[in-house]
Amino acid sequence: MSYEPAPEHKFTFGLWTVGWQGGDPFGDATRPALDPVETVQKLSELGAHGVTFHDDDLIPFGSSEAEREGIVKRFRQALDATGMKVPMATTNLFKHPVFKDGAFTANDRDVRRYALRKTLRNIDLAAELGATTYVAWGGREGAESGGAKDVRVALDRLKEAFDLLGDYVVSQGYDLRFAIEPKPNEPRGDILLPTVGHALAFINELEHADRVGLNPEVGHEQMAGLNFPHGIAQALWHGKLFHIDLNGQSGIKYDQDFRFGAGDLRQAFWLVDLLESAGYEGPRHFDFKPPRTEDFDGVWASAAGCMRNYLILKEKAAAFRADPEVREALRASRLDELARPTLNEGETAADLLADTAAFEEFDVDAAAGRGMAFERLDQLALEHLLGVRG
Ligand SMILES: [Mn+2]
Repeated sequence: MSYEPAPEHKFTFGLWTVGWQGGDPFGDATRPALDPVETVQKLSELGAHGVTFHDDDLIPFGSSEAEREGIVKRFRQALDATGMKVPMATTNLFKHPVFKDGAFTANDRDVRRYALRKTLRNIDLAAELGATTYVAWGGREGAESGGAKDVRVALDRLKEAFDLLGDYVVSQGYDLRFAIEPKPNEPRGDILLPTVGHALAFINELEHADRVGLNPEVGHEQMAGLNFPHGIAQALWHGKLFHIDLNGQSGIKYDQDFRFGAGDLRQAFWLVDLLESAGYEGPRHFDFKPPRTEDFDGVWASAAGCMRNYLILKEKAAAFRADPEVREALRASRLDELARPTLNEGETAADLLADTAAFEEFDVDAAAGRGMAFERLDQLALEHLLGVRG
C-alpha cells in the first residue's frame, strides 16, 4: 500500500490550519503568513481535494471592495488551475474584539446584527465558490460567569440567527446546508452548544431543521472526555453528520489540534472504521494546527501526515472487518444478536407479558454467567492497529 492521497479521497483543509502562524496566549507567531494561493497549490500537490475558509482567512478584515474582488479573483484562478474545490466555508465571528461577548448571542444587539450581516456576506461568496456546507462554530457564544449570560434567552437569539440564515439560503436558492460545530470551552469559559448531544437537541427547535446538521470535531468532544466515535455514530443515526473536523487530542485539556492520528489513536481507528463502514460520503476535513515548533517543511509534513494516517487507518479497519477470526469474535460477542429487533414482528406488550420464557422461566443466573468475549475482540482490533495481523 502506498497510502497516496488523491482527490477522490475527499481530503480538505482549512486555510487557517496550515496557515496558522503559531501565535498562542503565551508566545508570538513563529511562522510568516501563508498566501492562500500558495496553500491551494501546495495542498493540491499533496493530493488534497479542496480547501475551506473563514471569510477573514481569504479576505483580511477591513479590506475594501476593490481589494476583496482582486483577492477572490486570484483565489478562483488558483482553484481553476489546480482543480481544487471549496466544499465548505465559515465565518470568523471570534477574532475581532467586537465579538468579545459573542456574535449571534452577544448581549449587544448591534453586534448581533453586524454578525448576521458578516455571515450573510460570506454565505454569498461560499455559494459563488460552490460550497454546499456552511459551518457555524460559536467560539465566543458563551460566558465566564453565571449572571453574564441568560442562557435560555441567548438560545432564543441563536435560534433567531439560524432561522434567518435558513430563510436567506432558501430565498436565494442556494444549495447550502448549515453544520454546527460544538465545543465545550476555549476561548470562552463555557460555550453554548458544548457537545454533539446539545447541538442535536437544539437543531430540533429550528425552522429549517432539515437544513441544519453537525460538524463535530474530534478534539472538541474529547476535551469534554466524550467518546468521539459514539458521538459520530449518533449524529449519523439522526442523519445529521453534514461535515466532520478531523484532528488529534490527548484527553481533557486545552484544544491541542494535533494532526489526525496523533492523540487518541484508538478512537481514530474506530472513527475511520465507522465513517468507512457507514458510507459517509462528505469531505474528510482536517482542522488541525501544525505545532508552532515547525517551519514550513514541518507544516506540509504535518498536513501530509493527516491524510496518510487516515488512509493507513482505513486499510487497518478494512483488514479488521475482513479477518475471519474477527468475524468469528464478533459472533461470539453477539453483535448479530444486537441487530435483531427485541420484539418479534407484530409482537405487542400483551404478547410479551404472556411470554413466560421472557420472564417467569428466564434463567437470569445462566444469562448473567455468560461471558461477552469482548476482550478477545478488542485484542484483535488492537493487533490490527499495531500491525501484527494481516
Ligand atoms: Mn480544535
